Amino acid sequence: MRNGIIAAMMVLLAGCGSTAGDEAAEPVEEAWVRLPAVDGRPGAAYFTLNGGEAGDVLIAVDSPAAATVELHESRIEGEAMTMRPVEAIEVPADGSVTLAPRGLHAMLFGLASDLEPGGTLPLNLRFDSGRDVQVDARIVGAGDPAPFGEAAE
Ligand SMILES: [Cu+2]
Repeated sequence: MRNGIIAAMMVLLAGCGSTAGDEAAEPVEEAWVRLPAVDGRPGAAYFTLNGGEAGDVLIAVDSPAAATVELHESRIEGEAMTMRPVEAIEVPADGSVTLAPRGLHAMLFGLASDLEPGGTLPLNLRFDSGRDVQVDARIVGAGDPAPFGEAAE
């Protein structure tokens, strides 16, 4: 019971994070990576981008733990889930964009073989403004639930 109350309070607090006038949000938060079910297949990275006062455009992602990283968008076409590369992800001023399963993601090809659930994977995000942001994405296993966002519950 008590845990339920604490969880509810955390949700409320999280909901306040985007209120204007608060301390500036980190440009990249809640980064995580889902490992592939089969070794050698690509993994997918997800995170939330905050545009800050001016907004920005994510133009590339790379990682020392992956040979190549592409920005992708998943979409339902007919009854099949397909994905296509996207050139960039625009983050509006005072807004945010969340990459999440079934939507936008960063696809990681040629993953290092020593990645374990519970560990972290460094990501470097390059923005059109010239800014580079490094984050450590939390690694989850192929069948594990998302550690952040609505799907985390
Ligand atoms: Cu993809």
